[in-house]
Amino acid sequence: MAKKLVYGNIGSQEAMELEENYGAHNYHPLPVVIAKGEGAFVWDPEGNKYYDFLSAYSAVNQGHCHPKIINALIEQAKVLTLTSRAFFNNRLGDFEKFITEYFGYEKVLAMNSGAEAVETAMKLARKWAYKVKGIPENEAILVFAHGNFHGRTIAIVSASDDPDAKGDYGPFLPGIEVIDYNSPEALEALLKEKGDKVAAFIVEPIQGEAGVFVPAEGYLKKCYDLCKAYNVLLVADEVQTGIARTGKLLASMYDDVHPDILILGKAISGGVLPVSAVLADNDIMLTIKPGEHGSTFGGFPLACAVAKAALEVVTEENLVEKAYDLGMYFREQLATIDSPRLKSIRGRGLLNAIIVEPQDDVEAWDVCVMLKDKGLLCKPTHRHIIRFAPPLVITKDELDDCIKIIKSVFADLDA
Ligand code: IF1
Repeated sequence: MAKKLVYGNIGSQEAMELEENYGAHNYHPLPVVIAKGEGAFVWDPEGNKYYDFLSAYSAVNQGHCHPKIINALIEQAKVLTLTSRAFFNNRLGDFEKFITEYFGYEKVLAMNSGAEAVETAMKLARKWAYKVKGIPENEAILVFAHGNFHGRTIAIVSASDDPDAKGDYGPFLPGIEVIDYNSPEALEALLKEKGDKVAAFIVEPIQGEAGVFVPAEGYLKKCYDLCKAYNVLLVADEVQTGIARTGKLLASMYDDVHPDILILGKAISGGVLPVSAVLADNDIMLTIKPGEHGSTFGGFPLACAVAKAALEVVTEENLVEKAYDLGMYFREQLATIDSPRLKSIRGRGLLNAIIVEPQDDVEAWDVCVMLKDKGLLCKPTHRHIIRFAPPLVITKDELDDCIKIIKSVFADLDA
C-alpha cells in the first residue's frame, strides 16, 4: 500500500519509475526523490527530511529556495522575463555593472550553463590569440589538465580523459593539449616547446569531479606567472569552486591570483536558474565583436535579477567567512573518526571529500546509501570518494548533527 504523501501528488516509487520509463538513461541517481527544499534541508514526497550534502553540485550555496532570491525571481517574472539580445533591456546593464565590480573585472559576458561559459572562454581565448597575440590562423592551442571536468559539449569533452564523458563522442576538437594537474613543471615544459602557439591554460583551482583534488599551495600562482612569461591567458574554471564555496569568494584567491578569464556558473543564481558568466578585462573581452558570439537567453532579465540577488545574499550573509570557518571545523571533526575505512579527508571551505577504503564489497556508493538512510544526502565520485558540500547557510548546530550522522555510519560499518 502506498504511503501517504506530504509533498506533491507523486510518490517516490512512482517518480523513480517515471524517470526510468520516460527519461534518457544518462544518470544513475541515488534512490531518493526530492520534492521540497529549504535552506540546508530537502524532503521527499513522503515527508522524510534530509540534509543536502551535495547542494546540487555547489549550485545552491545560498540554500534551497532562499527567500530573497525567490522574491527577486517572482517580482521580475511579473514584469519581464526575456527580450533576446536584439534589444536592450533595463536589467542587463545594471547586472553587468554589479557583477564586474563584485569580481573586479572590466567586462562580463553572460551565458546560461557552465558548459556554455567554458565554451565561451575557449572561443574568447582563441579570438584573443589571433587578434592580440598574433598566433597564425587555426594554430592556437588550448591547454587543459588531466582529471579535469569542465562540462559536456563536444569541444569540452575533447579535453577530457574520462572515458565515460568522452567515449564514442569523437571525432574531437584539435588544438588541445592535456598536461598533468598540480605540476607547474608540466606547464613550463609545454610552454617552452609550444608557448608561441598557446592561447590559454584552462584549469580548475580545485578539481571537483576528480574528487575535490586540492593542488599544492602556490600551484595556481606558479601557473599564472608561467602564463605571463609566455603571454598565455590563465583561465580559471570556478563554476564549482567559486562564489564562497571554498571559504574565499574565489578559490583562486588562496594563491592571490586574479585570472585573466574567470568562468562562473552554478551558485551565481543560487540554483534558481541556469546562469553563467565569463569575466575578463577589455583587452581580452572586446576582441569579440557584435554577431560573433551569443545566446537567446544569455543574460536574460530574469537571470539578471536572480543572479544579482544571489550574489547579494553571499555578501549579506557572510557566506565566505562561514564556509571558511565551518569548513575548518568540519574537517577537524571528521579527523576524529577512527576507522580503518576512512583513508583521508581533503578540501577547502565547505567543498570537502573523504576517501574511503573499499572493504568487503562496501564502496563509496554503499556508504552514501547508509548516509541517506540516516538522513544525509551526498554522492560518490569514482568508487572510493564521497563529496561533502552542504549549502553554506547551514548552521553550526546542523553541521554538528551531520557529523554525528557520518560518525554513526562509520561506527556501523566497523561494528
Ligand atoms: C553533471 C561533476 C560536479 C564543473 C566545472 C563546468 C561545469 C561543471 C568545474 C559545467 C559541472 C557538474 C555537472 C554535473 C556533474 C557536475 C560535477 F561531478 F561532474 F564534476 F559538480 F562536481 N566546470 N559540474 O564542475 O557546468 O554545464 O553542468 O552547468 O551532471 O554533468 P554545467
